[in-house]
Amino acid sequence: MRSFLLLPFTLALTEAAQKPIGNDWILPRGVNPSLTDKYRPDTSNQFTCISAPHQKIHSNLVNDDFCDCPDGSDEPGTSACSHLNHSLNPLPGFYCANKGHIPAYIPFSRINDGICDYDVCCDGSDEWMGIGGVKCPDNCESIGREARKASEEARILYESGLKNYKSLVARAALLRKEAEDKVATLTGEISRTEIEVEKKRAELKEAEEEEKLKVSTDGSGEGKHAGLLKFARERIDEYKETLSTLQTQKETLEFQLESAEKILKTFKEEYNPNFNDEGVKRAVKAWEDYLAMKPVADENENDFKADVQTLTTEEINWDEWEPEPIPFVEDMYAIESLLPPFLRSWVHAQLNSLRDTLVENGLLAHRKPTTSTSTQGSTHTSPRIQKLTDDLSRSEGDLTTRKSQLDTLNSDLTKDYGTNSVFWALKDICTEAESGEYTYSYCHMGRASQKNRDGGSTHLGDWTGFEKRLDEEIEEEVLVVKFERGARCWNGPERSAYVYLRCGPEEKLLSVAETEKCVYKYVAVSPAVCAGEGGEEVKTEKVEEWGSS
Ligand code: MAN
Repeated sequence: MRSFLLLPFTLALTEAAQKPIGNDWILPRGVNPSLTDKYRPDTSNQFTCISAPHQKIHSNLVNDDFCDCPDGSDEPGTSACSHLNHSLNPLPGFYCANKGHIPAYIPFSRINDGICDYDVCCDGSDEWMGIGGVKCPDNCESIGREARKASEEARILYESGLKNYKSLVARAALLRKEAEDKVATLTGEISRTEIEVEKKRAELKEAEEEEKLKVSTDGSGEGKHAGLLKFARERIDEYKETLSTLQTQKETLEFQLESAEKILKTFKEEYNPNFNDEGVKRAVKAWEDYLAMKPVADENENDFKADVQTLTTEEINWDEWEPEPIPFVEDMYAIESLLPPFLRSWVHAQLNSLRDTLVENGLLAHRKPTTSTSTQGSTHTSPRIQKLTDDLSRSEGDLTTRKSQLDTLNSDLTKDYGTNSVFWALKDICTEAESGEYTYSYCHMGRASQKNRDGGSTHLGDWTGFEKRLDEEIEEEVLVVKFERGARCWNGPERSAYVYLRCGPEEKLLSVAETEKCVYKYVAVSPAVCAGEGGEEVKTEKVEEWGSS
């Protein structure tokens, strides 16, 4: 049990100013006037502990710097019950009236601690005992004025942010509508182009079929003309080869004969007729007979040689001898185009069957590819086929382009652009600021980067989406834009950057900190977050210049 004698003198004195004088009762220190009824003494001049109504104490014991009530409600103006679990005490703290500004509660532990807590109690009422001679004069007038000014500035910023937010939402809606319209247009165009491509493919196929039906012109066919042409060509090639061989043999023999004649001529000139050698005499006689019988040199020998040369080397232009297409085959196919569509395929089938019969009987060449390979190895495509092929590949190209545009749009339409798709309107908008030795930047829906003074850039991550996180600095949950899977840190993780967004009238990067190795915390303002989930309003961040604070 405590003794009243132990009450500090100063406390007793100061409290005396708060206690009833005669029948005039005044609200105990630190109590919110809204709780007046709870603190007014009853007829027996007693106070009832707020959360423990069975416990009553004499009203003189309220604010006597001793904790009587189990919930601490008897000490609204001292720190005597500050040790109690906060959840037990029905009072949120010491009530500072802060006249001229905004009333506030300060934790009981900060009452009479010798520090003027003007951030909460601008009236200095928390230091009513003047511990250590501390004096905390009431500054609410000037603090209130400043706060109202700041709040007015914040309101203006917020309103401007909200206005810009609304413009962004309107623009995002427009972009979405444009994308949806484009999807509808592209889908129609794609269907039409698909039909066009199919049609062009069919046209090309048909044209190729028709080209194949033409009489073979490369000599390898089996039509009678073509067969004869092939036969002639092969024979002439053989004769040329044989003639060439014979010419070579002739030249060899002529050389050998000339050599033998030279020997015999020398023999006749140099033998000794006085040696009555019968064998030698016979040989000389035979040589003379041979010379007498030998025909005189042929004057046309050189012409003959030239002829052989021409025959063996001359190139015959076989193309001149190629057969012309059989006109009636072409004409028959041309008839098709004059027929009504339902008859066309039947007639086409009949013509094909006729063509097969002609081929079997050697009257028409086998089908040959539209792109023919000449004897020199070069390829030839008919101009008509070339045009159809070009047309088709142009249409196929259009189709591919449109399909890829459609894929991009569909991916845009399914992306999470935040509430009301507001970030769509900011897509590719970039913001940067210097911090330390680097310039940091990020682009909405794009990439975050870190540039050094030499201009080298490090990839900090690509946009991966949003999440809510606590911004410890302002003790609020804010929207965070995530940039992940950046360049790998030496001996560490892939870099990532998280942009903590606060409401502001314009895009602005306020600060960047590398909170852990290769993880970067950006703090930025943007109108995109000036309305919370579902569009409710949020507080505005006062935009400060980089580095000031
Ligand atoms: C670079 C920068 C730094 C980072 C180191 C890690 O210097 O990206 O931010 O901490 O690499 O090695």
